[in-house]
Amino acid sequence: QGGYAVGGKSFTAVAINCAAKAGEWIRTKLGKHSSLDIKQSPHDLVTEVDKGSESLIRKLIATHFPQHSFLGEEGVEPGPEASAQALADASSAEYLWIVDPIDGTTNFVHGFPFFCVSIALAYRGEVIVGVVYDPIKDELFVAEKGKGAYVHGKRMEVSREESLRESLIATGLPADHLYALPVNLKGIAAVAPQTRNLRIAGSAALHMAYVAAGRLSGFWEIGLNSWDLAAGALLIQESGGRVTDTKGEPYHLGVRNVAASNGIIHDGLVRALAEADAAG
Ligand code: 2AM
Ligand code: CA
Ligand code: CA
Ligand code: CA
Repeated sequence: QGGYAVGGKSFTAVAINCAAKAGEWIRTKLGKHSSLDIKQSPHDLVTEVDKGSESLIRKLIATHFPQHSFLGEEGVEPGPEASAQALADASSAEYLWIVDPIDGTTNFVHGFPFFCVSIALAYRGEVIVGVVYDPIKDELFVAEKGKGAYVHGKRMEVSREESLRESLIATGLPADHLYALPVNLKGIAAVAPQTRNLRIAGSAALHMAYVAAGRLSGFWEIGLNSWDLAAGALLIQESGGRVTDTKGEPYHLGVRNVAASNGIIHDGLVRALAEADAAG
């Protein structure tokens, strides 16, 4: 247990400040971004706002905690190999900030109002602070390890649905259309008919925050990265929910295929994915 502050500075306060500052700036740029670059495919976008948000967060963290390490999406070459390598390189750090400067860039680019800033702090590989901020709804989700999770100061609890049949579940459509998309389409075909309904809104981190807040009963997605999941996983765990990989193995920072839920429906969701050969 590393504690939540050094030298009187609260890790959580800095994380919140970073997410709020970046989110406010992103909000002013909605519909006004000037650059749009394609990373590896037309499904994989980045704007100057992604890069500006990451650099704002990185600088703010460095002024408070110059000795801490930093892993942000826009500092890593695209593709799963480079992401896994960057996480492995960073994992020896005592304190590691894991940042997605805009989760839901495609939505941001199109003006579809569902995206967020995701900031997590790991101490020796274990996430101890997670913050997700939705600048459109001005919703701030905050979790501290062992201390619960809150949305705008109100304690969060996962939902209580007891079966997939009563559950609203979310997933994602992976950008990797060669491998991950066909796998997940099998999962969707298997899971959707078993649920009340399915949502695919385009931000893994915000979907995870919604599971924590009890607005979704579960979420799964294939082919994600540490920065998509680190903050959201702690939000869910601290709200009484469960986070594993899509095969039901425990969540850790290297997990790419995630299953998250209120806990009660978890085994049913994982089983449905396994039966459809859709766990990735
Ligand atoms: P992003 O907006 O930060 O890129 C949507 O299904 C989810 O997938 C989002 O969380 C999105 O994060 C992520 N995503 C988008 N493109 C991706 C890619 N090429 N590889 C992995 N994840 C991606
Ligand atoms: Ca991206
Ligand atoms: Ca992301
Ligand atoms: Ca991103």
